[in-house]
Amino acid sequence: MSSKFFLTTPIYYVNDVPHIGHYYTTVAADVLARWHRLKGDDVFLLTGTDENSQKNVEAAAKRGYDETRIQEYLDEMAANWRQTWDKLGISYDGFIRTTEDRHKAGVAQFWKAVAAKGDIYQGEYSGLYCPGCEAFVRESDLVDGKCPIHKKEPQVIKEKNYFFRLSAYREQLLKHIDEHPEFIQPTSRRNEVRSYIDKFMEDISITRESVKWGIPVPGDEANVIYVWFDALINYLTGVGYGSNEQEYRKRWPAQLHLVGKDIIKFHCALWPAMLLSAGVPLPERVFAHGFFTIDGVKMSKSLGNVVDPLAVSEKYGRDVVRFFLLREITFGEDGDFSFARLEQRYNSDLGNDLGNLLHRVLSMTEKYFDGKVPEAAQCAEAPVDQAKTWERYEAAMSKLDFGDALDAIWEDLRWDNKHIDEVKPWTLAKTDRAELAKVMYYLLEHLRQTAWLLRPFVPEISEKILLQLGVAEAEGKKSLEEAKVWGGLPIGGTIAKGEPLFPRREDKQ
Ligand code: ME8
Repeated sequence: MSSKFFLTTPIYYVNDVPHIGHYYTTVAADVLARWHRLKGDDVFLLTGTDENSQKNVEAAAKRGYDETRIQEYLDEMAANWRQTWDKLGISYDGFIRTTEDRHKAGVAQFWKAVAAKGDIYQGEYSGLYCPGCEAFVRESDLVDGKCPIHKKEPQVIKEKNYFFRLSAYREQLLKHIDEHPEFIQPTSRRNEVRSYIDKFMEDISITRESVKWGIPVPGDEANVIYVWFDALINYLTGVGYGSNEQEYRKRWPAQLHLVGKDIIKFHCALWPAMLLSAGVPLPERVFAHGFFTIDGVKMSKSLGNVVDPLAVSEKYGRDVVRFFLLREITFGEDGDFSFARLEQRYNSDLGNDLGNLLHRVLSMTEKYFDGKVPEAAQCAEAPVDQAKTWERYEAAMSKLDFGDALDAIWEDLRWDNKHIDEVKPWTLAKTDRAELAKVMYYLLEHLRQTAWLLRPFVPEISEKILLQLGVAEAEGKKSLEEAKVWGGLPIGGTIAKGEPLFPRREDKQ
């Protein structure tokens, strides 16, 4: 049964170009979007740029754009982000920029709804503000007087601000979290957010008097709306809230917000409270993945170890990087991006387990069956339980356990390689042609099935496998349900063995 699947990435700050960390979230969202499209769901993947942040304004100034040219800087950067996702093949359906009129209109509408509920009041605020976090921080969170994330002393700010009655939603939020265990995932994050809401959550200031760049407060234009209050609303305005009622009604609520663990509180406390206040239904699920280091070191400009997703994809291949990111770092946990591991996985998982298998099987098909898919008695019977693999894969995908989905595929690939060594088709070629046909049919059909399993993760590799099996066009017309039926590879079809998919990297250099 097809259903709607609306998923989002965070909208990223444009104080710099995308790095591999931003790409990670975006790739994960892309894999899920492709998976749900394959299932026939009505998918909408929304991404975009968070442009009303002081960080962007500072970056513009640093690059020589004066106050009159901030929008120009933002336009250039937003185009850069969008082009990067295009070059990397990210299949987004919507791209929202928070300086667009449709966003500003939606934010104004949302503000008015919250104000009408009586949840906005004016007050004097004095506190510590970390520009890196774009958030007020508590004295008790500081380490040696500095923000533990950005390693900088926060600014002391005293302003007249508008406040959002966040604390009024404490009980409702706790109840929602308790009644909907799927709302915040993984569980460790849920516990962290729950305890924050229960013990620490206070009303927050949602305007900045001293800031000039941003969306003005409706009716009090001297104040601009706090960047997080504005940014979160992108998830609504990106699908038409405030500008296209019909589209909005069709898409909202989101099935999934994908975020990094750094911004979980904004998404699981502030955002749902804002929605409750405005009378808008809550998103179904927020999943926070972990953070990774580069070769064991935190990514930072000053260390010069920031990985450019375009450069690394050009060097290794887009799909290789996609595969590596989702295979190497357990989704939901922290991890490490290591170039040595990337080389290893390229040679072992991709080169040996998958590439060699395909090459071996196609070579033997050429040698023993003239390059034609052999007719096999009992070809409906697979030695590897394909239905079970699909079941495990689908369960893993619905839990966002990408590692397990890939493991399910790779366990079967390794089994195939072992099977070839054990049954020795080269001996069967002399002793038992019927058995040989059976073995070869199984291997070829299993590669067809594997191409389908791989499709969301590595769409180009998947297509190449189908091309080499000689069925790319025919498979392109199938639905997932049709494709999953064992025995879909037509007997007598001609294969089209090509170059090895993963030439050894040493050979390349
Ligand atoms: O926070 N490992 O934007 P941002 C894994 N504009 N993921 C990483 C990463 C790393 N080392 N570094 C970054 C913002 N990310 C706000 C969001 S949403 C309404 C507003 C990813 O440009 C991760 O998804 O700082 C993280 O949450 C996001 O980039 C932060 O991007």
